[in-house]
Amino acid sequence: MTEPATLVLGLGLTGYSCIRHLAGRERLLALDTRDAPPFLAAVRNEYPDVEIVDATGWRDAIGDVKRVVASPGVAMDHEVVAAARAAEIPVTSDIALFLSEARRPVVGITGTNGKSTVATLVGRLFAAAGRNVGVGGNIGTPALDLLGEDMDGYVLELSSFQLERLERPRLAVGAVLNVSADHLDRYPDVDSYAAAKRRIYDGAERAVYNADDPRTRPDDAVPAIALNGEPCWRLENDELVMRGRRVKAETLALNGRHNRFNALAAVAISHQAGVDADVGALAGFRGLPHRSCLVAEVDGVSYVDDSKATNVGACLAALDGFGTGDKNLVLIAGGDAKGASFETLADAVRRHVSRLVLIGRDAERIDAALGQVVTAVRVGDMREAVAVARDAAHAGDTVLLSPACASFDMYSDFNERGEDFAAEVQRLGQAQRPASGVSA
Ligand code: UMA
Ligand code: ADP
Repeated sequence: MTEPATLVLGLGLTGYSCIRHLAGRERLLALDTRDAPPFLAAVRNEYPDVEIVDATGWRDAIGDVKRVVASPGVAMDHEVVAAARAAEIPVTSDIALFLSEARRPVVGITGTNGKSTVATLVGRLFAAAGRNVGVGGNIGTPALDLLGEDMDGYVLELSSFQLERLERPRLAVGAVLNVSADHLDRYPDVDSYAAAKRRIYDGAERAVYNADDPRTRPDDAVPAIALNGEPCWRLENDELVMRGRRVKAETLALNGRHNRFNALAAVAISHQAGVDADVGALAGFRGLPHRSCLVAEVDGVSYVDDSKATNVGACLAALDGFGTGDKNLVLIAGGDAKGASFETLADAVRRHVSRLVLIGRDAERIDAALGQVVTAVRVGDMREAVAVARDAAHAGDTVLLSPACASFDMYSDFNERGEDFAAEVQRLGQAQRPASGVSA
């Protein structure tokens, strides 16, 4: 009789990490519906015992399957997942496998925006306190790659896709930073998306949430810090109040209210995890690439790469961070809208944006929503976008790439989009300042 197999669904970063983790322990099948799955060749070369099934072959193989490990990019209503569930085959995930094997406390961070920044800041605070901590998950390093004997703890950035398939994560600390409309191509409405995010609190020992955003609130059973909801943990004018102690925001290299909030959240999360490192450990951090980074100044115009703004909420934070209220911004936006609507940008665009330059698949949709409040120009690619933006900008203005959309219609990811923008800005030929992580 053939040994029952685990079916790894998806051969991206996650699926490949699952195969590396499970190979040699059990029989493995793998399936990816894409024409060119990123790690198919690597799996074939390195793990010849893994049986690759195709988009039709899985129907014959499913009788042999004892569990499915579904990658986050695969929706839970995918036909393979649906067939497995109908046959009462357990469907699990890399994060569930990780949590079942992690022997040290795990901190989980989610939210629509700021996850990667806060996970990085928490990692820095842990490191400053002498803890050997692994930072991974949605930020890029698959969770299973973090497992190790000598670790003191783990910090996971968790997406709604990763959380929706966890039963009861039982984290040491769970945090939801904020919730605004995103991924509406995967969820029927914002409430379902928010509910997926709040799964991070299920069984958590402690929590951190954002009192300004009711959708982030855990139920009362979890001991929680309510950021901006209690006197000891809040932003006040130009100060961060943390454990009741005041720190001037200017001690952080990260500027902008959203980044001050991120720093506050990171300190609170670390505190909940029992680590009270000096906030000075964050002072030198200038931000992650493609999040509100100054790329160059050309002819007195600043060019800012905020390619990671893949939803309306992140774009709003950038408009508020860089806008001065006198239409000093030329905004380059567009891409894959993921079902979003753009009307909520109208006020900020009216106040701050003199010209809207639209790229990508959903340019028409954004034009329909915002074309009434600002002159919008649709262009074919990033080169044209930067050229049109340069012509529209005056000395003192900022050209802001903050697309409010995912990049997959034109690029492999937001990094590639940001790099394309930076390359086109450099091509303008008069860059006077090298790239640095200056934030809004
Ligand atoms: N796909 C198929 N067929 C398949 C499998 C995947 O079409 O059989 C598609 C998916 O719909 C998706 C793409 O392939 O569009 C990638 O999916 P994947 O599950 O293979 O992704 P991974 O390469 O494993 O990367 C995932 C996260 N990606 C997603 O959730 C889409 C990465 O987050 C994460 O860094 C990585 O695991 C390691 O944990 C990226 C992301 O875009 C940054 N996340 C979304 C976001 O932040 O908004 C949630
Ligand atoms: P995530 O991992 O959740 O995508 P990042 O830290 O990578 O978060 O930032 C993504 C985008 O959101 C960037 O454009 C950044 O400027 C913006 N951003 C970061 N923190 C916040 C916040 N707390 N609120 C709103 N926008 C934010």
